[in-house]
Amino acid sequence: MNVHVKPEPQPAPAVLRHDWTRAEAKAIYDMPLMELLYRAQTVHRSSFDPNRIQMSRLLSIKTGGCAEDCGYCSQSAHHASGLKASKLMEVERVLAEARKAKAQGATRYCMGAAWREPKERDMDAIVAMIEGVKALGMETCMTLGMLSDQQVVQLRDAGLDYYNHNVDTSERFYPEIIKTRTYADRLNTLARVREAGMKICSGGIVGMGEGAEDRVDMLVTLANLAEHPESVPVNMLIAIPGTPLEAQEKIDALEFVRTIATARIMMPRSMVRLSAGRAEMSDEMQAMCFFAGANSIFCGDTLLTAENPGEDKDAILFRKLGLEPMEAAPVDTADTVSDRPGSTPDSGTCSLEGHACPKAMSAR
Ligand code: SAM
Ligand code: DTB
Ligand code: SF4
Repeated sequence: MNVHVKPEPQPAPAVLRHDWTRAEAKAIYDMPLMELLYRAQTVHRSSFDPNRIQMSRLLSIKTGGCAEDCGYCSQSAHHASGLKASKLMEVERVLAEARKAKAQGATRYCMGAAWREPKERDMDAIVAMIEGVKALGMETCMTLGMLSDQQVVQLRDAGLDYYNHNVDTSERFYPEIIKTRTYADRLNTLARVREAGMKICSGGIVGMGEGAEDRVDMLVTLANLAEHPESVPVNMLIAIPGTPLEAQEKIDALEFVRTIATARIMMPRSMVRLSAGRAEMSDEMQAMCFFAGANSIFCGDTLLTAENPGEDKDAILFRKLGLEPMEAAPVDTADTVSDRPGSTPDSGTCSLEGHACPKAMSAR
């Protein structure tokens, strides 16, 4: 049985920067691997307990039939993935799922919809879901596509805490993957969400055929936002049959680890989430990602539509690595937290996290 070991006192928290150049970021990405991992782990320890991982869970409240053409996605109506489209879930069903999650120890409930943007006719139900989940005493998080000025206000006023909206890759590579919207559309929604005062979860996908420069440029975009996203999900492409990326060759594991380490160094206080693709990763690859500074995962055996390792496998992995679920903590922003010496970093920052998987916890 693992006993939680309190880490040694660590160096002063890393300074938060928003002026990264591509060359600086690429030089970090290209460091000799041992140096890169050492630096990433040092930065990680200055803000986080390296043995604690945040557990997150997803609920797809509206699956498939999406108007966008994202080349990786099973839910796009442009591709023949064979996925059956469903309507927006009934509010009561969502709340019933939320109650179950709460009974299992969840503190945050996260809802995702396969939309280009929500329609006005859906907003009442969305607001009711947010209010209902809040009334259960849980934090709320959503990912619904692009948002108008009015919609961000509606979501904020309903009590939404977090919004997930990924930039996905570099601005240069973006049109190779998505043609129905622009990179600027994505950044505009992020700016609206931030301006309304909600917290941001934004990251991307690695392994879509992009180059190392694209991975680095994506991180530069995220780190040079006026405030770092509180959560940075790094997904490994799940090559889904019927999508344009179905035959995409798998990314080299060490390139993926380098992406995580570079994200950790550039955004020292953000939660870096090892997101999609864990079902295809070895224990060793995941261990390297955690060492490189990833400190959050999705738990449960499904993501939105694709497979995830599931709680039993994760409980075994956590036991092997001596990891423990992160406890819920008062939330703060990745940037403001650094202004307060001795304050703990945000342990629950993204739109799509928040569930301490009971099996993973009880296995210790
Ligand atoms: N429709 C909303 C949107 O696009 O923002 C929310 C749902 S969308 C499925 C959320 C994110 O999941 C995408 O931005 C992408 O980063 C990730 N994702 C989707 N399909 C994936 C896949 N096959 N492999 C890895 N990540 C994927
Ligand atoms: C994110 O960056 N990854 C999650 C969440 N945000 C919405 C989604 C992963 C989806 C993986 C493919 C699927 O389940 O269809
Ligand atoms: Fe639609 Fe989101 Fe999938 Fe793109 S990633 S097709 S926007 S559900």
